[in-house]
Amino acid sequence: MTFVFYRYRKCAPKAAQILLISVTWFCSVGGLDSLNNHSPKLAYYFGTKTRYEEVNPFLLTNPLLVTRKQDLLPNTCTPLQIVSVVRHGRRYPTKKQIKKLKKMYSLIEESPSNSELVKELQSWNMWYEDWMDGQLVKNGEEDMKNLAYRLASLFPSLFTLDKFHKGKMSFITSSKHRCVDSTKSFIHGLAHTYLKQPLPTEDELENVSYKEPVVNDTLMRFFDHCEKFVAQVEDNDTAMHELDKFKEGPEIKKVLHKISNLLSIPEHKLSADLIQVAFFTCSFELSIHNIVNSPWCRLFDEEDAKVLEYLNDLKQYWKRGYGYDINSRSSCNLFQHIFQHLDNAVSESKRSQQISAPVVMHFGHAETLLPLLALMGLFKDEKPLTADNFSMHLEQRFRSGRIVPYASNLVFVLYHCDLAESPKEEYQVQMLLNENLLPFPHSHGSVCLFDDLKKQYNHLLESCHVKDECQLTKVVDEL
Ligand SMILES: *[C@@H]1O[C@H](CO)[C@@H](O)[C@H](O)[C@H]1NC(C)=O
Ligand SMILES: *[C@@H]1O[C@H](CO)[C@@H](O)[C@H](O)[C@H]1NC(C)=O
Ligand SMILES: *[C@@H]1O[C@H](CO)[C@@H](O)[C@H](O)[C@H]1NC(C)=O
Ligand SMILES: CC(=O)N[C@H]1CO[C@H](CO)[C@@H](O)[C@@H]1O
Repeated sequence: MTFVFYRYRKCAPKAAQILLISVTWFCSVGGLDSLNNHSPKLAYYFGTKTRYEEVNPFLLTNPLLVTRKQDLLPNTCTPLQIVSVVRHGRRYPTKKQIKKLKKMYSLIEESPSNSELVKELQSWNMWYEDWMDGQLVKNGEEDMKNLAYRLASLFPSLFTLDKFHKGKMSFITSSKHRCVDSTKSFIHGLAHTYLKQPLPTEDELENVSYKEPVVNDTLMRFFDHCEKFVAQVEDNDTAMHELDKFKEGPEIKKVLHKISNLLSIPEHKLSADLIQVAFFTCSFELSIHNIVNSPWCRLFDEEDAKVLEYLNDLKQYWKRGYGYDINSRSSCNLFQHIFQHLDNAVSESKRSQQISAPVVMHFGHAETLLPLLALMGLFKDEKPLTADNFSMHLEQRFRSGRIVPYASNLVFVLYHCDLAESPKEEYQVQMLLNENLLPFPHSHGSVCLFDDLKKQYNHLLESCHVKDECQLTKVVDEL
């Protein structure tokens, strides 16, 4: 599918300043019957496989509802720019997950049990196939279209038809098809659902400039390009020792024992990984097909789900979060890239120029967002997540299902504010995570002067150079 930006030569009428509407109700576009108004209990514990609706439940009844629980800045402030990092929408399991599921499924097929649950699982249709390999699903396209509609509704003065036509919105994506497809769906939702643009006519096509999303893995998949991260974390067999310890610990053992009994599969044939894939299958059945009562879900109760959520969070913590410094340091480039955009916009505004990039959208992964959030000091717990600290789990800040569900999004909003007294103007920034105001970690406030923010993160803007950070220290240097 190709998306297009028209190029108009005539000047657009001066855009009227549109005030932000704090709560706006939109008519639902139907299909309500297929949506569940209540989430199954387990759905809150799916970690990185959590649906976006679990963090914003009102979207279950109306996916186009724009609500602001907290107010954005007052009318004297005008949004100049938004710079966002968005995780792709709901997806199919990866090839690796499908392989594990097939193994788990074959164990169930061999089970001698006559229980209702086992019979139901045995007659369950194994419909996952290798080609699906992590691709965006239909519901994931909707995630993106709806998000585009809501973000645009929140900042109508930025997402204008004029800016769209003039190609002032930029879309940068990871090369993974689920991200490229997410970007396209986002543009689709923006163009057709929000801006009400019909598909271009033959005539118009003549003068159309085609603009595909720009793929940039250095920016969106920095983790693949950071040698030190790959060597010390990704490819390091001992780096996940807390996770490995938890897999052998009493909490997982208890779940394993229970599942072994339920399915009449000998315990030694099961493992934490196989139990986890069964739990993920429960999540996929819900996120892909809206199936609430899948037999896979009936294998687990809420206590089991908490344990399996912690298993997922431990991995994210040690591989993408605060566990190792290199996890977050490898995202410096993206962080600086975001600030470069904000800086440019401030300079342009000070020179009374038009903002050249009022909307900058990046599409990536949970693995893109988590390191960036950690770099900025967000969702940091006082103590590290460890194998023997499951009991602290529910009080911990670092819960990936709350932070980076499918379609999660971090948005920086830059405002220009007119003041009655000197200085006559100033620039302020707000952050939104999943469409909720995100307090700045240093002040706990929901708004920050741009200059103060730059000072606050000066160490990252000035002294974090990915080239140096990611270089593997030579053995000679260590001696
Ligand atoms: C396309 O652009 C050319 C000049 O660039 C102009 O003469 C022509 O009228 C345009 N056609 C349409 C359909 O807008
Ligand atoms: C990706 O983005 C970075 C940062 O803006 C830029 O330096 C680099 O040239 C881009 N790479 C590609 C392939 O566009
Ligand atoms: C692998 O991780 C362990 C634990 O963090 C660390 O001690 C070790 O140095 C790492 N190995 C490499 C090759 O970086
Ligand atoms: C390593 C670590 O943080 N351990 C903590 C686990 O939780 C107990 C209390 O529940 C603390 O005493 C430990 O320090």
